[in-house]
Amino acid sequence: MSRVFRLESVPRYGRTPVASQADPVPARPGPDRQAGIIAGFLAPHPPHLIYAENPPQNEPRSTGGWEVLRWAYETARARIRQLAPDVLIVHAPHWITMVGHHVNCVPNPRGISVEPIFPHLFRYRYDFRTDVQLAEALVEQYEAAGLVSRAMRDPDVRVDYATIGALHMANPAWDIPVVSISANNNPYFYSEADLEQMEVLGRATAEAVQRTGRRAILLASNSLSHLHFDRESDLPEDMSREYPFSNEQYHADMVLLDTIRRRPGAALRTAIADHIAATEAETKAGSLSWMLAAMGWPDTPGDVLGYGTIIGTGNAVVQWTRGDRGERRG
Ligand code: 2X7
Ligand code: FE2
Repeated sequence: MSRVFRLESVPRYGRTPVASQADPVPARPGPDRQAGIIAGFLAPHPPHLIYAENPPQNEPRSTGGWEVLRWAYETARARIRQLAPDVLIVHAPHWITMVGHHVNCVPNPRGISVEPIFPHLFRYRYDFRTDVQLAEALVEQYEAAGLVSRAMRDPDVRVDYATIGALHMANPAWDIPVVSISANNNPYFYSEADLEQMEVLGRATAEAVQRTGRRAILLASNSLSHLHFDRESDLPEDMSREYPFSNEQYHADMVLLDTIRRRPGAALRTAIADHIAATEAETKAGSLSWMLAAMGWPDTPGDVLGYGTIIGTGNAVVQWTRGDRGERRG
């Protein structure tokens, strides 16, 4: 076993860059072109998923692993292509802003994203296209809703691995424009998660999407129970070493997923808070609450596409879809 909190000496970044992921994409015909939020996915980002997949953008090589979660993402990818959104909007807990909700307004973010605890698994070259018009509309709408918000315009700010992780796993072709939103991390400083701001952030997100006439899919880049082992196997993808951190954490994840599968979205307002109280949940950073609030706490249950542990943390890929009549409720 080797300790996780240690940086191995790693090869220099010498790879030939992959083809630009930011080339313009023609609008694709879709089944229903009505503007609004058409679906939302709980889209966990642990770097192990990309590492296991061996895409050309990521330097480390693996022999696979975490297949069930990756198959869940294959289903999500197919459904996203079928829905043909104009934009993917991601809220990610590792783009931490201490003051306010920031929105990435850089037209073509490019660089290398490195996972600070697992740099031996994730050193990913990204190069994607932002929907700047929508990004700026979000900042305006957040301010109008009374939130502190900023347009982030510095092209040298590195995009965090939770943003890249969810976006790559949802759409590895990177041919759909993106908007990424930071996690205003104040909740982590309180024992009780205060997710009320995410309600406001979600509603304002939905309004900006409507106002700009976009058909958007939202990605909530969150793991569930979030305690992880501080040691890993010499082969990180040794699945005989992969199991829940504790029975309590696993059980709390199952209680939440059972509610997601069987109850309308409104039941999740308290279920998410209960889950946060029972586990060290990453949803405390607000991504899942933001997404469900933006979708008006959909009155249909979520479709759990898969669950698996990653170095002991609980992770699920879940889809919520807009109601048949296409309106936002709540
Ligand atoms: O960020 C993460 C995570 N959410 C879960 C597991 C392992 C690493 O990174
Ligand atoms: Fe995380």
